[in-house]
Amino acid sequence: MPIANAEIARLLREAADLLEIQNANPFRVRAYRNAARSVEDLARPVIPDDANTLAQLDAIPGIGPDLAGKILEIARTGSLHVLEELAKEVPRGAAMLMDVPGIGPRRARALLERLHITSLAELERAAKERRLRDLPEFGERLEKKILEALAEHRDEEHRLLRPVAAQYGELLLDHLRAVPGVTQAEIAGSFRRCRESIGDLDILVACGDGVAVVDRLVSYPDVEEVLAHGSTRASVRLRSGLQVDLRVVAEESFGAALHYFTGSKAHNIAMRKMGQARGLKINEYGVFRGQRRIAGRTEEEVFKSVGLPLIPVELREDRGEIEAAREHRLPVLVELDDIRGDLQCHTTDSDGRDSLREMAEAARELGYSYLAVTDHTPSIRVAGGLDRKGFLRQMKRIDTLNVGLKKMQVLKGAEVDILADGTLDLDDGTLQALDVVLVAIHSHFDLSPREQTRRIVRALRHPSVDIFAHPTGRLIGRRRGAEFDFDEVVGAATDHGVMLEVDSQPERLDLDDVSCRAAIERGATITISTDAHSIANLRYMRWGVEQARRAWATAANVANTRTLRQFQRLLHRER
Ligand code: DGT
Ligand code: CA
Ligand code: CA
Ligand code: ZN
Repeated sequence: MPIANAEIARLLREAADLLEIQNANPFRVRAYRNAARSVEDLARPVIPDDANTLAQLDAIPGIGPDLAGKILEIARTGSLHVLEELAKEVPRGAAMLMDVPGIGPRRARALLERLHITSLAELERAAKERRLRDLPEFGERLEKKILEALAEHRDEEHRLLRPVAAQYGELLLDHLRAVPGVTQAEIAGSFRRCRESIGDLDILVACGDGVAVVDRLVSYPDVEEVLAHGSTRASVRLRSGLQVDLRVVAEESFGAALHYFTGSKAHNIAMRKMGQARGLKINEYGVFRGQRRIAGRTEEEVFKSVGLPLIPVELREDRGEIEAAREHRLPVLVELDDIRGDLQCHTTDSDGRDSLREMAEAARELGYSYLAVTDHTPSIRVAGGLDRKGFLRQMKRIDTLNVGLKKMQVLKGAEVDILADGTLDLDDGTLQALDVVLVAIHSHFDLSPREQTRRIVRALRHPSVDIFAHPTGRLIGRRRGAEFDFDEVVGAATDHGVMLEVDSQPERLDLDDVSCRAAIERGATITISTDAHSIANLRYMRWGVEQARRAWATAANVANTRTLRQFQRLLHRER
């Protein structure tokens, strides 16, 4: 029974955090973090009982022989001996302290050693009692910032990013599908609606024998605690803290239950009202006229009973989808298969893990006909950004590479940093020579909204700029994005023919669904890019497409559904 790669990554990261608090060798800490990143990006779960697994893990970039052994240990046993040893010296809760913005290993150590703080609750109490400000590593300003961060943190408590939840959920579904008599099993809830983060997993199973399915869940090795359990339902908490709610229903109710537990709650309420207007009762068991069930086996039946076509799951937020369905104007949403190229990625020339050639070949494998290589510019020092000379050299290498690539073209690009005053971190000549220019903000997130707007608009007005990448710069659960006048920025983008990106990195998904929809309604063209920093990341496209679907995007709204020729016509080079 494999374990989710996300679970392996979680334990490796926890070990890295504890090592770091203990002031361990930074290389050792980095080795754990790199291994965590590599393992969570694997396409398939690590198979614990295969004789070749160790060698295969060792061969993965970012994973050495030592960490390969540790990964296998977690895959086999669900736990990591070193981590348990570490936890004897540093309480595991201390690792959580480093999730708070402003707290790194040095400050976590100070909290631990001098105030004996080992949990977020204790940290909050100490901050409220003004005990942090007297520590030399802290001070009054940081104490205030920490309190604010903790308040924000609470709102997003324990929400998991969708791709992480997917790894846990898919293994769990496989586990439950093995019960004899199970005909269908799905994850419903916010997960099915493709929300960027998930509070808990709602699993729905059709089976005549509810007890067998409930027992199977309760005995799942990754279950830490059983919260409730009956003959057709159960709630458990996994070791990662993720809660799973299970309901087992009869086959003839599966569609109604799937609709109900997919939600959203607001969508359900609106649907129920529509039913009432027709004298129907809609609930998780079916659609009823009086005592008689008139629908419920499939979701299509449920929608049909109130005169509607099937509404795509991503739209079910009560944001106008029911009206649109009634008036036969539901959008035909963009699909992963519509995507013909990727418009943001990084190589070893800046902060990527794989080379230009490796990235290009991987993109060709995915069936793309173009890939824009968009390494960073010099001001992003940690990313080893390229300067003018660096880009000129890379452009020559791209020319050579393109000669040999069949049916795929690498576009010469850059992700150009927008400086604090709105000017660009690359000279005009180089910008002109590139095929496609992305601009993005990576610092000065705290400018006033007026200054931020002015800064961004100035950048978008530069005649060489094609795409505004990850526009707000948010990191889900970690950093709120820059604040600016969204309408004005979208207006500037459409005026100057600049496209707006949906960055598919699970932590970014930026633009988010609501802003992306607003941008599209205002006439903006969007791009969906992976911002890949490795070959594995090129598969992130799926998450961006889902976010765009939640924004009601059709293929026509998305620039990289176009052929290379059509796409090039959108670029400023052709003018
Ligand atoms: P989450 O877990 O916070 O990411 O969000 P959801 O949407 O998965 O919410 P959850 O897990 O509380 O409930 C799953 C679904 O069950 C929800 O999307 C709609 C349905 N549901 C839950 N509570 C109610 C309710 O009081 N009324 C109605 N009509 N539906 C409900
Ligand atoms: Ca849920
Ligand atoms: Ca739930
Ligand atoms: Zn960036």
